[in-house]
Amino acid sequence: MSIAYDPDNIFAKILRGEIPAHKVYEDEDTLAFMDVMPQAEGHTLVIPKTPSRGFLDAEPEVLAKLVKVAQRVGRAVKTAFDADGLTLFQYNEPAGGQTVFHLHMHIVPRREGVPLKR
Ligand code: DGP
Repeated sequence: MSIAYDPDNIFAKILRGEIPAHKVYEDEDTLAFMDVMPQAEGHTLVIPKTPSRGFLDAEPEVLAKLVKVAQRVGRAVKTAFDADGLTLFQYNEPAGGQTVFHLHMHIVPRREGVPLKR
């Protein structure tokens, strides 16, 4: 059984403009902003504006748009941070490593030989 979406999660507050974020991309469906606990320089998060808790409860159309924007943002971030590569990841539920319960994709620029910070 799926768990209800909590509209008071931190990313919902960012979407409503209740707390600040360093935004790098926005369109009618999607927002991208810098992660406050970056695992590497340029660590960016991409989120849908629809209230999805995670990957499993999101509508396919929402996931499709999220991936499309993640590619666009990923290309820009890789160029902006002169990265050698990119790591994308997405956690689901506490057991899966999720801490903020609004669907998000991590985009982390990578440099040759440099491990992630955590
Ligand atoms: P996850 O474990 O996938 O749920 O990662 C949540 C990420 O969100 C984590 O990398 C830190 C980031 N984060 C938490 N709170 C805030 C916040 O208030 N602002 C921003 N920009 N990022 C946040």
